Amino acid sequence: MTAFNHWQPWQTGQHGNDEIWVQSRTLQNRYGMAMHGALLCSGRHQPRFTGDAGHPEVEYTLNLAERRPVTITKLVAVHTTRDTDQPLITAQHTLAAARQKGYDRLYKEHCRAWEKVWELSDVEIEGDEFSQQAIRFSIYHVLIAAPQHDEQANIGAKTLSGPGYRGHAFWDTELFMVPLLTATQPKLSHNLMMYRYHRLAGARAKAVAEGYQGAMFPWESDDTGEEVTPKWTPPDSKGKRIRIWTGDLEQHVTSDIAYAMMQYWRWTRDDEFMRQHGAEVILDGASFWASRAEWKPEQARYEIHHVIGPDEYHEDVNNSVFTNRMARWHLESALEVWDWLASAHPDDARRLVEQLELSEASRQRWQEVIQRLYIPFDTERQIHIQYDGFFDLKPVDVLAFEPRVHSLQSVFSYETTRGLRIIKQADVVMLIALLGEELAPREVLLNNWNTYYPLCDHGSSLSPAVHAWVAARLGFDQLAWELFRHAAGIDLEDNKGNSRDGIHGAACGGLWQAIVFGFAGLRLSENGPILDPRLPAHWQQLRFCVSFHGKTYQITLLQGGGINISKR
Ligand code: IFM
Repeated sequence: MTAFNHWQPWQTGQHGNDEIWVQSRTLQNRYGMAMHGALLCSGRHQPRFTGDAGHPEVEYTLNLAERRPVTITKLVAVHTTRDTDQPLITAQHTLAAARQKGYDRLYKEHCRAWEKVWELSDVEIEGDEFSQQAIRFSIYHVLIAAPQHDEQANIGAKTLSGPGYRGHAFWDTELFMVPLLTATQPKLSHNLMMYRYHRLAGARAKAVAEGYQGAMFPWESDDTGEEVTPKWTPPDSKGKRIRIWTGDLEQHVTSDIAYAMMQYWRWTRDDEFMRQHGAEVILDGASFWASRAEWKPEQARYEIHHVIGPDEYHEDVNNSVFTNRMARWHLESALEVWDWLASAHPDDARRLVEQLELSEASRQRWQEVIQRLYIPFDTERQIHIQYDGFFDLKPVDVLAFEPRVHSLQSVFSYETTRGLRIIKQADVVMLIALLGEELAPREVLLNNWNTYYPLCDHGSSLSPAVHAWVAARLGFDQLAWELFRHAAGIDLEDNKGNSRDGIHGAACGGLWQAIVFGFAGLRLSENGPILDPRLPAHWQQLRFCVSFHGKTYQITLLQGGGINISKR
């Protein structure tokens, strides 16, 4: 992964006799950033400013006496033009306030703040130290990357920990990381929902540019809200580049965002968010899908052509079952939200109808697409079909290549893999995770699993945790454990061989879902949350908290079936 410089040349300087500062601006969006730092030393010392332009340094010389400890404390304040017009002066003031408080008080405040966070978001596992470490590692990485006080930032696929994917946000946020936040830190989830709301202009511009209506969110998003997926890979050692089609064709992200918003609303009952913001995103996304579906007179149905589903090994396919089924789900949810608004908040409903140019005709069109959108299904085998022609691909015995670190795409090459029946990540299996028995009766879900699980090479780090979740729900306990173990080692054991590019944020969020939705079987029914635990055989106890309609509940599950729920 090539590192790239997104900073203008740095300005640096010194202040007083122990402080140094740096400031710069980002090259593209001209955000200013300043850091002001102090190195404090309890012993008698002689400071000397060293370093060069861009790297200010302060060096101390001191005489150490035997058994006379000396404490060195480094304090740094950071501000950007996103919080203040004058980041350097503000950083200087913040540093002065921190110096006044002193390390001990700052440290205590820090610990108290983290205790509060862990009280709500921790998952405790008794009987398995590695799983305990892996889930805390994962929760920690999602929490430190989630914007705390900012509705204008998202979480990059590699969080803030590495240069992979240039900090861009994908569906990784909504379907992998947000669920943990919705259930344990809903305020942070709200910030991320608002990030998408504030980027509706970019999504509308993309829909217009592609010839559609409504809001079509970009596959890769940054703070502009425009499509920022690169068109080409960097050249390989022979100078060959590959065209990246996901920015053109991977369109399910619009429904994924709606899904996260509906889940947020159901768990929190934050009606204010839905009235003022969420409904606009969901309804305008529905307008996109209604214009995206094409009527095919010969088949007498709507179809969606030229897309990429979650299985990115196969590009430009027709009727990806994930895309079509989630588009239908999106239209159904939009009608639900519209009906709710019309009865509970008719003024908001009128405002949105006018603003989004909706009408009775739009409702009818949505209903017609819901009823007649093709959901590929093989009635004889009683399975969903991943996309038109999937079963014409050349079969491969994927399991015969185990054990391996690298994806089968890197074994066979990009071009060859396109013609092979290998799936990059949970696709039909992802639909099972999201919709459960709303997708199909259990027998069909089992048929889907038996068909698609053996074809998946988990070439994406997003895959193992979702498979673990679904395997647990379908009763494949040993397999669920093995897939969970795979997911838990993605960064801790670098089992995809690319942790140097940054932490896999979606895999971290996915691990939480594998535990809470998979092993604990937590889901929202019409009457509220329900549990259906299937703990791995060696876990003696599992404990976690969830927040539902503004109240926090602690859930303890015991091996053997015991369940204890207490209000916190
Ligand atoms: O969003 C994912 C995609 O599903 C698989 N490739 C990596 C992306 C970023 O994590």
